[in-house]
Amino acid sequence: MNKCFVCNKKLSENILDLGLSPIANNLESNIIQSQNAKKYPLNLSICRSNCNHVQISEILDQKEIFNNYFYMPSVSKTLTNHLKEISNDIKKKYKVNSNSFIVDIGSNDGTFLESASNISKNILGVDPAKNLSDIANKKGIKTINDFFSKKLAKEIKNKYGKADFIITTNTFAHTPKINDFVEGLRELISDEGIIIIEIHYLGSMVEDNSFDTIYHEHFSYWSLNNLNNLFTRFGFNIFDASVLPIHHGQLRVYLSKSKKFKKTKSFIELLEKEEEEDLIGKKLEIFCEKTLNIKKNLLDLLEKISKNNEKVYGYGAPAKASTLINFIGENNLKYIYDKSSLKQGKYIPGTSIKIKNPSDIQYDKPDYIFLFAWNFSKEIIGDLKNNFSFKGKLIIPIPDIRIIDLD
Ligand code: JHZ
Ligand code: ZN
Repeated sequence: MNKCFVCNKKLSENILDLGLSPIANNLESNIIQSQNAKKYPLNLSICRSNCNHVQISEILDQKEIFNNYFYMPSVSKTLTNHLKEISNDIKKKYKVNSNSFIVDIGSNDGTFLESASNISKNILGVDPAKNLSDIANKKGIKTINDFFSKKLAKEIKNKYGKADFIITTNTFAHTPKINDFVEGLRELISDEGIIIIEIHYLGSMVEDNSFDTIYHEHFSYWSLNNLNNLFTRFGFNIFDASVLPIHHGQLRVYLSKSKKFKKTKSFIELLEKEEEEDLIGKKLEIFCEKTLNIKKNLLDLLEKISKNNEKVYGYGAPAKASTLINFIGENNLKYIYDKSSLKQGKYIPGTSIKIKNPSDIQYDKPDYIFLFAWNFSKEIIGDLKNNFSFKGKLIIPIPDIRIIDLD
């Protein structure tokens, strides 16, 4: 029986079984290798007996997942702007000067730090993906190619001093070594320093039925109450929280060792809302039931399209597409379009679905496009109409199945 990443107690029964899934972002260039990709059980579980932590029950080796990573936020304008806004937010709210030490954990290709370089010259990235840290270092963004840990935090502190700001977007849920990560944050942050954490939010996942955001690299699924309990236990003052409309609902929290920051109204209100709604209880249970209904409805829809001899191709090869396709099956999907040059020419893990450049849409002329990157629907619908001359129908699977005629 698997253990809770936070308190090490035995996990309760799985609450959602998504079948077998390969590592969502491990895209292969060879179709046979892709079809034969190793698949692992994908189950959501909860630590009912003790701390209520929500996590996947199968732990894969982090190195296998992250050493070579194909996800780059810079592909999306929405996301690049969002990361830029974080630098503006820091500048607006706190005292920053050109020497303030800003560390980004999970810095990817350096997109956030590029914007942070406008507010300070003293910046450092940490990322386990060799391919991405190479890109960042080539751009002149100093990046350590490693997993963040207490040990690495000590090394950074000894070499560069304590950090004034630590930013970590979509990384904290990506580690099973939660306690070591938090100890690393304690080690590295200065006494009055600010840590900003952004993670995909359990409340939004449950609200939006976005079961496709469950995959092996998302080890944990955080509610604010669970984060609050964790950081308070480590002596942090977690004082602000907001849910942002980026990705699939992103929770941003602010914390510090210093008690001088007062807990904000939005922080207290969100804690209370989760309790009132019974997020970790009834709401989570309903989400699990709904997921099985969505699967059935999507299968019915794809079968109808296939019976009418209509073509349906996908748009967006996010990690979410791997979960969704491996959960419902390949059906009649042959291609998926994606703007990322790192993904084009490769296959969705575990399948024979090839990823293509979206510029092919005008020649392929599919009748339907199944939108896997539904979180960017606004940006993508604009592109489909204006740049790729798509005149068919768009299927948006989440939060509820919607079909939009773009003609
Ligand atoms: P996107 C990633 O999830 C992985 P994913 C990670 N584990 C995480 O936590 C979340 O982000 C937050 C493409 N695209 O961002 C680019 C176009 O082709 O939803 C991407 O391949 N055209 C770190 O993988 C994909 O869609 C476009 O116009 O689910 C979107 O992936 C746009 C906007 C995107 O992340
Ligand atoms: Zn626990």
